[in-house]
Amino acid sequence: MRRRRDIGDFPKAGVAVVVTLLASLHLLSAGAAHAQSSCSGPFLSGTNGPSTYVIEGCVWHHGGCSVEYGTMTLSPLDRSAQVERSYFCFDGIPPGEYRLSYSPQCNPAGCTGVQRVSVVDEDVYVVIGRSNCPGDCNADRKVNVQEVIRCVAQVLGEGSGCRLCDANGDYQVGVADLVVVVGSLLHGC
Ligand SMILES: [Ca+2]
Ligand SMILES: [Ca+2]
Repeated sequence: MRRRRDIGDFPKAGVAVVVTLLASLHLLSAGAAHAQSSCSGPFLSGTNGPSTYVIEGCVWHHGGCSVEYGTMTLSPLDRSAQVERSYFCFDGIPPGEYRLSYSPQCNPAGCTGVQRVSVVDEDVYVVIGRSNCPGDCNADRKVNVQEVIRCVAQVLGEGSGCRLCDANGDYQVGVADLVVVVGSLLHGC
């Protein structure tokens, strides 16, 4: 008559193999939990090196991240990535201080500024804002004194790069633009 086989019937060597397999699975899962991400095209996937990280994000466009296409540049590493349907991704980034610049800087949805990014010990997700507010050079929808000073410098021919100093959209920055920029400072965007 056949009798029911219970755990006591397994050879000790078999039990040891099972324990070893379970321990291996645990180690593998623990390793996966600590694996870092990397980019596949403009998107996040896979694994990255042990001491480098990912900067990924999207470019805001009319209330969401969905329709932007362009190029994102990462300084000072001088790397660029395609922005597809608003999303971009850089991998293999060591800890440090970086700047993101987007091209085209301006479109009907607004202008982008230079976005500062700090990588310490984990991946970083960034939303690149857009703004139509006169003088809002960093596109955070606020104008501060430093941004007004930057626009004044452009009037004096001593600076460039902030398209939103041009409040009236005539591709020049003059006193009339400064009046509007100061209005953004005093009254908000
Ligand atoms: Ca601002
Ligand atoms: Ca102007």
